Order: sequence, then C-alpha cells, then structure tokens
Amino acid sequence: MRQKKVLLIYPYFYTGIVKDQLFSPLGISILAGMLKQHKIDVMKLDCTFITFDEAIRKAEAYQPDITGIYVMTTLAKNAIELLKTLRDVNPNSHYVAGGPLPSLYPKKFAKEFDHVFVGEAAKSFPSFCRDYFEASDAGDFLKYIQNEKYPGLYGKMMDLNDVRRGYLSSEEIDACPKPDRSGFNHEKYQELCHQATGYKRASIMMTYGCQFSCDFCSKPIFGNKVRFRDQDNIFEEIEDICSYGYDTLWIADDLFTYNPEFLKRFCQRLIEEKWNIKWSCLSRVDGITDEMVDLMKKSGCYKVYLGIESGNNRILELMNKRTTTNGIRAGVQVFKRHGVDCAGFFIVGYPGETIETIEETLAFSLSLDLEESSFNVPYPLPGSKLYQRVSGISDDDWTIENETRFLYQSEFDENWLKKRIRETKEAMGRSE
Ligand code: B12
Ligand code: SF4
Repeated sequence: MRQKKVLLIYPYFYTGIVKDQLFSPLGISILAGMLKQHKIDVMKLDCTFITFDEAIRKAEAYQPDITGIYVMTTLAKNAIELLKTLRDVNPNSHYVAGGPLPSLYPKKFAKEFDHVFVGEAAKSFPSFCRDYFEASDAGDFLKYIQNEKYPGLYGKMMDLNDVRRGYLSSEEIDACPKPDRSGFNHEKYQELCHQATGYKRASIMMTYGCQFSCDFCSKPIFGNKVRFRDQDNIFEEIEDICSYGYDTLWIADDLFTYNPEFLKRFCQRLIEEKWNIKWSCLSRVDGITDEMVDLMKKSGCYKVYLGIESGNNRILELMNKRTTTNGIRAGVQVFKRHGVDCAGFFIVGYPGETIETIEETLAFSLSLDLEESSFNVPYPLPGSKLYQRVSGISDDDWTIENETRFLYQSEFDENWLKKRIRETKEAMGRSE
C-alpha cells in the first residue's frame, strides 16, 4: 500500500519589508516532529522564499493525503487562496486548518476546511492523522469521529460546545520530540538576519502561556496557564538549532523572564556548559532584579524586547498592563546597568487617549534612552478585549505589515501620528 502523507503549509510569502524578524515556522515544525515519531511521511512547505505557483507545484507533486495549513491574522487571505487552488489540484486530500486564527474562529474556518484544530495541536493533530491513516475505512472514521479523542478538533457537523480544547501539561510538552527543523531554507533565513542584525537567529519556545490579561492582547493558542519545559529538553533543542548554523536564539515566550528560578537555571547552564551563544527575548519590565540581569548578560543575552506601551499611567491602567511609568523606568534601568540593550514597543492612539497622552508616550520613550523603539497604532486582534470594543473591522484589512494604519474608525489622524513618530525616531537618532 502507498505510504500515507501529510503536507504542512506555512502560507507566508516574503514581502521584503521585514528583515530581522524572519524565523522558520516553529508550529508546523513541532507537528512534523510528532508526525515523524508516528512514522508518518511529512513534508513542510514554508512559502516564505517561494512564489504562490511554486508552492502549488510542490504540493501537487507531493500528493498528500492530509494537507494542514497554519493561519494567523495576516495570513488568512494567502491560506484561503492556497486552499482553493489546492482543492483543484489535489482534490482527494483532507484539508485541515490550525493556528491562532482558526482557534478564534473555528466555525468560519470549518466552512472552508474539512476540519479545524483549536489551540495547541502538538499531540492531537498527529494522533488524528495516525488514526485516520490506520482506519480500515477512512470515510467511516470521519463520519463517526470521536472528537473527544482529539482535543481541539472541530468540523462543521459538530457542536462547537463539544470541542474539548487542549492545553498540554508540562509533562506532555516534554514528551513531544524536538521540532523538526529540517528542509527549511536556513541559509536564506541566516543571510537576511545576519545582514540586518549581525546575528543568525532562530526562534524557540521554552515556556508556554501568560497569566496577564492586557486589553490589546490575544492568546489564542497558549492561553493563560503558564507551563515550563524541562531544561534538558530545551538544551537538546538548542543543540539541534546550532547544528543548522544558527548562533543566536530569539526566545519567543510571552513571559520568559517572569520566573526568576527558571531563568536562573537556564542562564547558569549556558554559562557552566560554555555554550557561547547569544540570545534575546521578550520581557515584561516588572519583577526584574540586578541579580537576574547580571546572569542574563553573562550567559549571552544582548537584548530584550519590552512591551512598554504607554508613558501615561491612566492609559497603562486602561490597557490593563499592571505597570506604572516609574516601574517601567526602574526596569529599563536595571537592564541598561548591565549592558543589555532595550527595545521598546509602544502603542499610540489607543481608544481613550488624548493628544497629550500620546505626546507623553513619545517623550517618555525618548527619556528612557532605549536602543530601539517601535510605535504602532492599536491593532484590535481578534480575541482581545480591544477587539470587542472597536467596530467596523473586516478580515480583508489584515494585510498590514509594519504599517501605521488604523483598522477601525479612530479619532486620531494617521498622518499626524506618522509625522510625530518619525520626529521622535529622528530625535532618538540624534541622542545616540
Ligand atoms: C514568533 C512570532 C512572530 C514572528 C513570526 C515568524 C515565524 N515564522 O514564526 C514574527 C516576529 C515575524 C511575527 C510577526 C507578527 N505577528 Co507574531 N507571533 C510570534 C509568536 C511570539 C510565537 C509564534 C510561535 O513560534 N509559536 C510557537 C508555536 C509552537 O506555536 P504555533 O505556531 O501557534 O503552533 C501551535 C498551534 O497554533 C498549532 N498549529 C500551528 N500550525 C498548525 C497547522 C495545522 C494544520 C494545525 C492543525 C495546527 C497548527 O499547533 C502548534 C503546536 O501546538 C506568537 C505568540 C505565541 N505565543 O505563539 C505571535 C503571534 C502568532 N503573532 C501575532 C501577530 C498579530 C503578529 C503580527 C501581525 C504583528 C504585527 N503587528 O506586525 C506580525 C505578522 C507577521 C506576518 N508575517 O504576517 C499574533 C497572532 C494573533 C492572531 N489572532 O492571529 C500572536 C498570537 C501574538 C499575539 N498574542 O498577539 N510573529
Ligand atoms: S501583552 Fe504580554 S503580558 Fe500582556 S497578556 Fe499579552 S503576552 Fe501577557
């Protein structure tokens, strides 16, 4: 009998706009690692450096029995276009959607796809593929599917209330094999990143989930429950990443620096085992101590990306950030004292802001003496509280990439904001 095959697609086509934030797709690598463990033939189709037509040709040549497509906000259009064309060229494949957007809108995606996976799918999707392939009658398997066996599985004939959303426990996460990073165009990823930053960075996740509830944030996959990976597993994965020629890690966790014990163990191991790699991460500004940052720096941390958001306490409260401007300043100073570069993310033009609070944010950003700042208008991400408050957003609007453009009717003038952002960035350049 012909070996059954799964195709996993990451439907992003490189636009040339982003230079330093390109990473090979981690979600489908995790699924592929697990599928291989089940002895299933799998191909990852990363569209980043190929064209739409090439993607279709590769998918057609592979003739998969199941085709899984990752979808997040900005990739929905590409995903649907690929799906429509693939249904013509590979009509017998079973089409499945997963990732942040289908997790938020399973009903909508189930209209287009044969099945949808909501949330973390590292265990459930590969089990579904295995059981589908092993079933003596695939049609019956789908007809009488026991969705409680596959957490997150949803199909249009199912009741959404029956979807059992799965969050893996730390033990389950650790039991997964390492992500399968083979076959990506690592040379191109490294070349572009090196040109832009001097580093060859790969992304990795060590902790899952975030317990905070910021007003603008959406956490459709990993939710609020924080889980930590076993550090032996993490270091095995780092070894694998280095074997592809990467010299730097971008830790994509929402709250990597939030647990001092976990952070300390990670840094100490990097130092003791002389890994000699660089790393950067996202971080909050609260709970940061000199002892922590000293270890971070000594272990190779060169930069942190901080969600600062605003320079006004009322707006920080409105955003439910649970920080204050004094706390932010203190946190930034700790990083700077130890020579860790700071990049700050700011949101300007939040519903409830005034021209004065925007000006305060811009002035605050300058006063912090950050190495890098990025200013965005609020993006009402589906799944966030902000999204529920603003209206008039259509899916077609989500084609933005690093643009200062409101996706809803705002009282603030985009051109004025663009000008003030440009001026602030120029002033930042002058002070360097
Ligand atoms: C790394 C990252 C990026 C990288 C992406 C590079 C890359 N190739 O991965 C960069 C920095 C470029 C980026 C940019 C943006 N990002 Co981003 N990013 C992340 C981040 C921090 C980690 C992603 C990751 O690797 N996760 C780890 C893997 C294991 O998780 P995963 O991919 O979700 O996969 C799991 C499931 O989704 C599922 N799954 C995944 N694929 C598939 C496929 C199938 C078939 C199935 C069944 C299941 C399945 O199984 C996996 C294992 O459980 C997430 C936040 C987060 N914590 O996940 C945000 C996140 C995905 N990004 C987000 C956003 C909004 C953006 C931007 C639009 C931001 C902006 N304003 O510019 C841009 C858009 C970029 C673009 N190209 O279109 C949102 C998406 C929200 C949404 N509702 O869609 C997230 C969730 C952050 C957030 N909370 O707001 N991002
Ligand atoms: S913005 Fe950061 S801290 Fe706030 S809820 Fe989202 S991931 Fe958590």
